[in-house]
Amino acid sequence: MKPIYILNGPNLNRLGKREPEIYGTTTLAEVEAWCREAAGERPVEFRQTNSEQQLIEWVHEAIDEGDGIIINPAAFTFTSLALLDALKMFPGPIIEFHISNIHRREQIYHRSYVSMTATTVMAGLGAQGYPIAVQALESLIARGAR
Ligand code: CA2
Repeated sequence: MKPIYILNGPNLNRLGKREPEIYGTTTLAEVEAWCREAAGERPVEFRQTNSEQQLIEWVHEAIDEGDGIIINPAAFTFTSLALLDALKMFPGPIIEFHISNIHRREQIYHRSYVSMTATTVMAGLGAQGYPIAVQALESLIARGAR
């Protein structure tokens, strides 16, 4: 069984430490623990970076090593054609995940490049949505979704 990759973009290392009214008080370490529990036997590569290059390199790694991707690209969602191009190469299911409902926010958060290749988009469930995304990804993998 190959791992799932749960990739988090810029500033999400600060989760639980600022803007709790939007993002809640849960830390990324707590999210990781929930995801590992939800994944059961499935190996999990849970990562966060503030670097666009690093995020793209992890997508390349997932192309070679992974069965599925959950990605919260944070601000790169709305800016990075390079990330979109990398994700397009992934043969399995991709869940684009946002803690907040990006469509209820300012206009600049409405146009996601990543949605152009994501299998599924999840937004607005809070940090508690991450383990739900893990369960959903397992089901997408089982049915061979892309
Ligand atoms: O809701 C999400 O998960 C976002 O991807 C978070 C991004 C934002 O640019 C997207 O529109 C929606 C920003 C994350 C900023 O990082 C923070 C981390 C902890 C607390 C506050 C902000």
